Amino acid sequence: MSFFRQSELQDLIKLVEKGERLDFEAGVRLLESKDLLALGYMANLVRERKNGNKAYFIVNRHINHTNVCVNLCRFCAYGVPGEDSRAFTLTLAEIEEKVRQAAAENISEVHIVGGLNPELNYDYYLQMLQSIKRILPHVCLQAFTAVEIDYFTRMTGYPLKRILTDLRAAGLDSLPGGGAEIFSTRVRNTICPQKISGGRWLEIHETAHGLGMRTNATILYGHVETTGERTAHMLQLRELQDKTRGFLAFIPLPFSPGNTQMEGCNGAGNTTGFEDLKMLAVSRILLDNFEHIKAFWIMLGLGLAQVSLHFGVDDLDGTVIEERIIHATGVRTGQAMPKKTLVNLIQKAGREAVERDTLYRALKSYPGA
Ligand code: V47
Ligand code: SF4
Repeated sequence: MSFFRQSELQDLIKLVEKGERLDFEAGVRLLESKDLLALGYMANLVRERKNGNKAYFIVNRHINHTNVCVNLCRFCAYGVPGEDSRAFTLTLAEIEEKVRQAAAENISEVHIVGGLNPELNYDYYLQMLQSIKRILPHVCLQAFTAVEIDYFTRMTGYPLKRILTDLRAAGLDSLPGGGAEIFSTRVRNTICPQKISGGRWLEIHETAHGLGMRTNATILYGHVETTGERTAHMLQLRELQDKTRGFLAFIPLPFSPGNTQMEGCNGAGNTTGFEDLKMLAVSRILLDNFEHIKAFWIMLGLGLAQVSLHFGVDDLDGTVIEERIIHATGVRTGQAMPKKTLVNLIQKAGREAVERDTLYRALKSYPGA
């Protein structure tokens, strides 16, 4: 603490040391501060209180089944209209083949996210889950963002609870955190006017939690949002988490503008490493009721993801194998990450690598030298 005697954040450091919750004004101050080491100190305190020296990763396989999407969000380079020459939709047989190939890697999770494709019917989704579970009965299926779940309700006319119950009976275990972006209506009207509201996103996760399903949450930052809107987004998540305790992890996603309608727009360039570390650290400090903060290495790059293990992060996500949504923006972080590379990165950062499943149950520990 004496090291931070001169810090403009000294009062907030004291609160975090005492384990007290920070409010909206404090959140904005943290996000606007340039005192990265003070933020790292606070975030690391919270991180080590919750997760000790452990740093998690998962052996998983991402599947993006279609890029056809009626929403065409302005920040997304992945979604295209059905008639676009880049449009693709995987058949159930193609999805099964990908799952069979991944079985050799001993995956514990299949993570599935896609566009809102009017050519697909509800049965396609139910059969997809059932056939993956037939091939790999023990994997966890983390699939379909709240945006897709809402689309299924509109596609079928069924109520939300019925959709979630059907999908769960077909094999769905958990919802990923995508589609949250920034909850503010002002921001959504600018970056994704066709997308469900922030309120609906929260309602879908609350309903899933009520049915006993655990889910993740994200924030998409570094475009047109203000620090107040980022803070309000995190505090809305914290409030829901107080109520349900259903969230597993929070994943800050830096906006990657390449090939999107927002490329070159004022104020929407690539985020910098400094800003990314700050965002991870501040989310760790503010979200005192989330057990895990995840750095998705695909977006941050391996170097920064590794450093973030000392700035609040306790999870690097996974082996992934194939990812299309972020890669559509031209990021060059690679696709598949061997397990031994993740273990090595974690150990070289002085942390204990723990291979986990979707629910953060430890499968194997790699304590290092
Ligand atoms: O919902 C789309 C985001 C999300 C861009 O739950 C973009 O464990 C940056 O949610 N720049 C999908 N981000 C990915 C996602 C995710 C990833 C890893 C783990 C988990 C988890 C969830 O990607 C979308 C959207 O928010 N996204 N376009 C872009 N240009
Ligand atoms: Fe469609 Fe999702 Fe991309 Fe929006 S972010 S265009 S909903 S795939």
